Amino acid sequence: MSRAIITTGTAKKAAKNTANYAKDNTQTLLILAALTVGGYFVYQALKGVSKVGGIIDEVTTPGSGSGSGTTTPGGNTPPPANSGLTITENQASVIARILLTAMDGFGTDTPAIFNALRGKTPADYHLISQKFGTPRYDGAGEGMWPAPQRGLTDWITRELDNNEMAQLKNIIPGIF
Ligand SMILES: [Ca+2]
Repeated sequence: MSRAIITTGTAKKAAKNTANYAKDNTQTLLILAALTVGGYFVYQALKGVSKVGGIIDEVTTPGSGSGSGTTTPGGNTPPPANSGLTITENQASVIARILLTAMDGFGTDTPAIFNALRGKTPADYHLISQKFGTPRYDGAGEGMWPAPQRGLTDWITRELDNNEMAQLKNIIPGIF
């Protein structure tokens, strides 16, 4: 029998060796343990940082994020079936931003307004208006104090002429 087999004696020896290793290398094991614990705290710290980063992202880009953020609760949650909404809160925020861009400054990007509002329900429009807020309007676009704060409908009716308003009434009925 030249074949090496694990006998009780071999196992005992192995166990003893392991014990000796642990005894001789207590310091090494403690360092390893410390590194593991330290690693855990580093991990926690990094997690904290990335969490803060995520919140900053949500604050600086309204309507973005996972939907569990503090600034836009349920931002990506599909709207309830009976709400009349066809868009999420985040989509409403994006559309509000598109509309402001289309109207800001000299002149108006009328096709962009039509495209942004085409197929939207009155409930959608209400939500978009909420997201739009009341930026100050100086007669051409976004202004500074003392330009009056105006809501979305005010902005649109001031930016579009009568002919364009008539077209918009067909594109999104029941609002203007
Ligand atoms: Ca304008």
